[in-house]
Amino acid sequence: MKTSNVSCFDLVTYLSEKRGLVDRYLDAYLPSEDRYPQQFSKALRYTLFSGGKRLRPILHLAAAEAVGGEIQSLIPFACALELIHTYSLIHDDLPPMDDDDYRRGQLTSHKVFGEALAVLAGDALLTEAFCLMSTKAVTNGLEPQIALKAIQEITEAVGASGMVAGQAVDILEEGHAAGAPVLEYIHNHKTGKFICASVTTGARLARASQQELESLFQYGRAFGLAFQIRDDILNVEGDPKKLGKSVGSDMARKKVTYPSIHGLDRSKKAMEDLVEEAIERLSSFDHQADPLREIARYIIDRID
Ligand code: GRG
Repeated sequence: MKTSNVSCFDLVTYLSEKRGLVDRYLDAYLPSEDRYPQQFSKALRYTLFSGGKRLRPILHLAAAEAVGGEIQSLIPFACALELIHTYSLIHDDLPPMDDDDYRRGQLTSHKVFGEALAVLAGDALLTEAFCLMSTKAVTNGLEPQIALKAIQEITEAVGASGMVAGQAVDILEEGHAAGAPVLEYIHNHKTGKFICASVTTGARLARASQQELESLFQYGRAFGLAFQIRDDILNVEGDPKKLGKSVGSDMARKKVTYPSIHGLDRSKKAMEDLVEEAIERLSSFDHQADPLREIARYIIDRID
């Protein structure tokens, strides 16, 4: 993690505090492991509590803070983002998709619980996310019209015009020597839109102005792409122990990635330029946007 540009803001403490907030809420929200059917309840919790950076919820809360909002009433929304993210990881690891045995250093859900329960755990986490956003979030005192707009934005980012479509193209294009336009489509849809919506919905729920939303959209767009490029780079030269999963799988499956099209050096440069752009997009924000600035800088050196 780069610290050269950090003044008094402590990113490590910030991330740990926000992670704690999210984890406590998720723990209370989900059925306990001893609730019938116990094997399913265990599967629901297994991947969710197997680590993970909680990046999307933290970006959501940090964006709310950047526009001067309070975050307590946004915690259900933030947690819903993590539920959606976890469902996508469980399904992505399944044999008909990436067929991965390890994630975050632990056996994947289907290796522990079997494919059927892993599919169902993912299905349930996705469904619960929308329950959280539509009920708990609104009863938390959020403006219903704004909450509804945020739910639409998240749906668009993760559904048939977003993450799922990106995943579909990723699978359909395996081994096809796809070019830059396909790569751009996959990165934008599979990763970028969800990360971007995590930022903009946090700000929207905190009553951001149109101008603030536009700047944060641009921040999220640049951040999301930089994050995915870093992911592609880690799949080439990351440390499997730190990543908690194998590397080299993209090349083995002949997947189109930033390094496969642009090479490693140009990929690193593109990522650094995008991080710089993301930070630049926050130029009209005061110190309350420091967490967003530091989270963007953190991408460049992230190792997991
Ligand atoms: C199955 C519908 C469906 C979608 C799957 C998100 C996704 C699409 C697949 C996961 C595989 C992958 C490498 C996606 C790129 C996005 C990405 C970098 C995910 C990992 O996110 P992190 O780093 O994960 O935030 P942690 O472990 O920290 O939660």
